[in-house]
Amino acid sequence: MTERTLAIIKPDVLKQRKQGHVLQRILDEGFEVLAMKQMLLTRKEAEGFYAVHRERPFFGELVDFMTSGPVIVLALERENAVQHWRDVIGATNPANAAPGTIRKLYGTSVSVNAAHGSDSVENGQIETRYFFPGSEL
Ligand code: FUP
Repeated sequence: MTERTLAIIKPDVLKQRKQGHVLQRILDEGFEVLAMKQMLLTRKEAEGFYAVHRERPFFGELVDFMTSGPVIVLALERENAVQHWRDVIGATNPANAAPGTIRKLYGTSVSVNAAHGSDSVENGQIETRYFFPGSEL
């Protein structure tokens, strides 16, 4: 089924100047880019996006990292987009990520891990609307 997923290329990748490689990988994997923008997230935006993790011990560190520099946010469409993008980025902890995945290639630690992908079809819809509300999509 054709689905939408949100992808975020995180600040660590932009600091390494590797965002071009990740964008090419997105195209090579057959995703359609419905919308894309580079932005410096406010703390409020990062906290809202990760609200489900609010009570977790790593929440402050996660928000610090996600606001430490610009990110690139993309709404992607493809057959099986949610699972396919999660396969391409790899396990949350880069140490456990499969060879060739984005987190293995560019991630550093469980918190500094290069990329985000929606974890369900429903969240793919919610998260793409969070960053691209209304007519932007
Ligand atoms: P994922 O769906 O792979 O992004 O992973 P989670 O939803 O479990 O975690 C969301 C984000 O929280 C991760 F990208 C990084 C951060 N995180 C930490 O910083 N420390 C942890 O122990 C777990 C997650």
